[in-house]
Amino acid sequence: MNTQVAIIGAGPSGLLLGQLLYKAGIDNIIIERQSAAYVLGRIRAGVLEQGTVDALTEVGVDARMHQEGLPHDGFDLLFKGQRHRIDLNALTGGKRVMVYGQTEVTKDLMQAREKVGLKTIYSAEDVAIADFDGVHPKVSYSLDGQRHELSARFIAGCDGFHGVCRASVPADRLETYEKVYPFGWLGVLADVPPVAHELIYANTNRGFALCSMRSMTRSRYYIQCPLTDRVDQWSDDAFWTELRHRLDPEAAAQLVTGPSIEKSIAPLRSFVTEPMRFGSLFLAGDAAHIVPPTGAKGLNLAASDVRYLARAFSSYFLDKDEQGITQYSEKALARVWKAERFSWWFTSLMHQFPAEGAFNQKVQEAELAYLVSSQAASTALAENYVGLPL
Ligand code: FAS
Ligand code: PHB
Repeated sequence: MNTQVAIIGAGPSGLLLGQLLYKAGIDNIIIERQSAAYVLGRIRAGVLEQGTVDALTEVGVDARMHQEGLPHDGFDLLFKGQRHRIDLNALTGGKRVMVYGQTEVTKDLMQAREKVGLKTIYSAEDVAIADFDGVHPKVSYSLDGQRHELSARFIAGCDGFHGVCRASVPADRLETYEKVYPFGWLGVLADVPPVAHELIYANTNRGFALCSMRSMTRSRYYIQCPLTDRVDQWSDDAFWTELRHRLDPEAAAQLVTGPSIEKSIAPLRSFVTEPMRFGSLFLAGDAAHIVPPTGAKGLNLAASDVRYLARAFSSYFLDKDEQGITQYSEKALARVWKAERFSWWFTSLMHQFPAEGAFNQKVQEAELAYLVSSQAASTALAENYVGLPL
């Protein structure tokens, strides 16, 4: 079997790349180690930048998002018991974000791919890549006990942080940069109305909290928790009680609780691989970089990587121009590092760092007070949050 681009991974990176390549007339096959149901069962991101909305619109996978998604013009910062609105729309000359869950984005992309008959191999076992230093890279995998091989001109490593692609690159060919945070996020999804019509990011002396949503009847909440916590230690009641402690009186009074339909703890890390290209192998999304979810950048960075990559592959196949593939890594990393900085800064500002003591909390509160009173500082926050230009 052969194709022009072999995509490893059917998460948002792989699926969006597949549709962008299809639109350009470039043949591609996706190989995914999990089942489609398993991929859809992972509850992750919730906020889309305009660039991601544009990419989904570009490939014609935007109908349900525009119908069911929630455009947001701002969010609240909560500190010292007071909420302060960051008016994204006014601060960025009219930009906004779209609240629409990653699960829904993935579902829409999967359906679009199936509708045009593109090949996706789910539940592929022992996926391996080879010969990516040459121009005839290979992907092999097992399916129902049979070993298969796929030849391609390029391999797109869209297989996430724990994937096989980055792991297949010899250690002396790449440089990694990592920062692990001393806490995690305990997340709950519940079919209850959100506590407010926009998101609330809270800095409290009990720890960070985030009030988000998936619709006006389904809410997504997070609280910072110690890395030693296990999800089975947290009953729903314990979660709701702690969340209420971290809200302002108005939000605490309005909080509607209910049974969790998903509850999980995610560790937080910043991670970047350099470069993102190795011969005919190109890394995109979480396969190349991870951000703490505070800045809502993970999914959006994946989308910007694959927009660069799709343009590069299009120039190669359609115009025999190699400039795009040559520049991909440098171009993608320039944007990745800006999002890494923003995500690190926002995480450092909003979370409790027990080892830093009370001084750190006071400095955070001073920076937050400056932020909400300075047009320049809040503009910097807003333009990073809505997404820097591609
Ligand atoms: P993904 O990890 O989504 O997809 C990679 C795919 O490759 C998976 O389907 C995997 O099964 C497959 N794969 C792995 N190894 C393979 C192999 N050897 N062979 C074939 N396939 C293989 N971002 C936000 O913006 N906000 C959030 O709140 C947020 N919360 C998150 C919570 C968690 C627990 C995690 C892990 C991430 C979270 N993220 C969040 C970031 C997340 O949304 C990612 O940025 C996004 O999923 C990136 O998409 P992909 O690059 O496609 O990687
Ligand atoms: C979410 O809704 O899952 C979400 C929203 C904003 C973030 C992180 C997660 O910064």
